[in-house]
Amino acid sequence: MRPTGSEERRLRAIELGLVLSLALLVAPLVPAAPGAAASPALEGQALGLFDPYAGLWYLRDAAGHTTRLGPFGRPGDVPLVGDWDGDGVDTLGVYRPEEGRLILRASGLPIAFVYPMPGGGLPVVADTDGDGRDTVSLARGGRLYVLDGLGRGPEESTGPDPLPLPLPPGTEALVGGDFDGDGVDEVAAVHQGRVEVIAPHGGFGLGYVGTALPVAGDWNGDGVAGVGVYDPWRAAFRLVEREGTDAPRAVPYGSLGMLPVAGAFGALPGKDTPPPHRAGLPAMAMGEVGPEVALLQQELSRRHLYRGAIDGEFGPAAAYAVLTFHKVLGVERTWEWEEEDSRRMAAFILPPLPERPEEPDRVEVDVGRQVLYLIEDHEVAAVVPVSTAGGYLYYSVRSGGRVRARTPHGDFTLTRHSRGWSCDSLTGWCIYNPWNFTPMYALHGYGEVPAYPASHGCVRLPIWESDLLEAHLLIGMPFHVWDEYRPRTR
Ligand SMILES: [Ca+2]
Ligand SMILES: [Ca+2]
Ligand SMILES: [Ca+2]
Repeated sequence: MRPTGSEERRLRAIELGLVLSLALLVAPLVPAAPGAAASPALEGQALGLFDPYAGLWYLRDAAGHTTRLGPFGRPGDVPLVGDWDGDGVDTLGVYRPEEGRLILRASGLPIAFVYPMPGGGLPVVADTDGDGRDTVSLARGGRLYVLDGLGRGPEESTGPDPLPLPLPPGTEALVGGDFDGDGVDEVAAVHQGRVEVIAPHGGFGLGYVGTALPVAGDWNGDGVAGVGVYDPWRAAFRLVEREGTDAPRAVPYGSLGMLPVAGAFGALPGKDTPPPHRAGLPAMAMGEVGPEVALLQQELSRRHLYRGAIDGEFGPAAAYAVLTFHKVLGVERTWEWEEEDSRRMAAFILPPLPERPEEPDRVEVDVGRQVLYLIEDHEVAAVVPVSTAGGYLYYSVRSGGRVRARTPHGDFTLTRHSRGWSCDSLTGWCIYNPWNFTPMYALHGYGEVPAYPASHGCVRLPIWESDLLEAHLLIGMPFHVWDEYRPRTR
């Protein structure tokens, strides 16, 4: 790995002046000389955790010793680890989705290389062309764009542009690695807890990780990558060394809120204190403030239950998110985060929803659980607390008699909408941002949204949720109301 003269000057300039300024430097990392023997003695796979709040990285080597790196990265960053320059040693990187940036480090020096990259995507590190250098591919809009160059679009790659690969619906995470041992990395998608290698002509399954955060690595040194997970609620890594043969090896490490990485980092000093270790979150209620509330908000947001700010303040939106979590689980509908909720969250998956391949964007109202699912591009984008009809008898001014409060069930579309408050001149009732799904009944914001069915027939949701949904609903959007969905057995 000899830099050319101009690259050497450039590197020195960075070291001298721009080191910590994260200057936007759009240039390839120094490539390995052709034919140079890559990968010196590998020191084995290390596991790592990125603590986004402190910007610190904790690498745990095979002997169990910790090496701390950083500060590098911040909340919102997706931690990445790869061998960007092909010297056989993995180094750190982050993808910053809101800025559309890839920021990579090539050595222990605090030099960062910044590449533009489309924002809002899901990145994955893999040596997809088998040249010994890792690159970052990106999934957006349900498709994986395999990129063999760093920070380059397909238009700059040599040879024909690779077609984007469709990802399974509901893909939540991606991992890269040589899962079949042929020397070229594949990308695997995690969807509904299953890990599946994505290939143009059919992939293969790698197992089930549930809701834990996946990492990939060659844990047993046989040249074939396996999938491991970090379970943030139990604060432990679990590694399956060979599918179906061994019980997973649990490695307790770190705490909730840290994000896992894995890589071959070479010889690590291993002289630092491990990260604070804590499983789960303590009980919390409205009014509480602190970093643990922020972690709860972040996890509820990751499960599409919370859409408020990650500000560490347990306000009404967080309380409603906890209520929604309890509703979906089918446990007692309380507004407080309880001691046993950490254990429940570790195993939490959404109930099966009706499959409607023709309707990528839609609303599903689950009357039994009293929640609404906003589906966008076939994926659950939001789980929102609602209150539907109470089933009681009431006097209807409009019909001039006693009627039963009932929410119509079935398949509808959104047919009419008005913004803000609209009041019925006959009854004096006011509703907010109504979206009608029948001439009589609407999805609408309301001041009072209790944990139980309470309305005359409309689907109530909290005012702020109604405001957030405004940008996602459309006239003509399918709107389904059902009580309990049981998937067909195949
Ligand atoms: Ca390297
Ligand atoms: Ca490569
Ligand atoms: Ca392979």
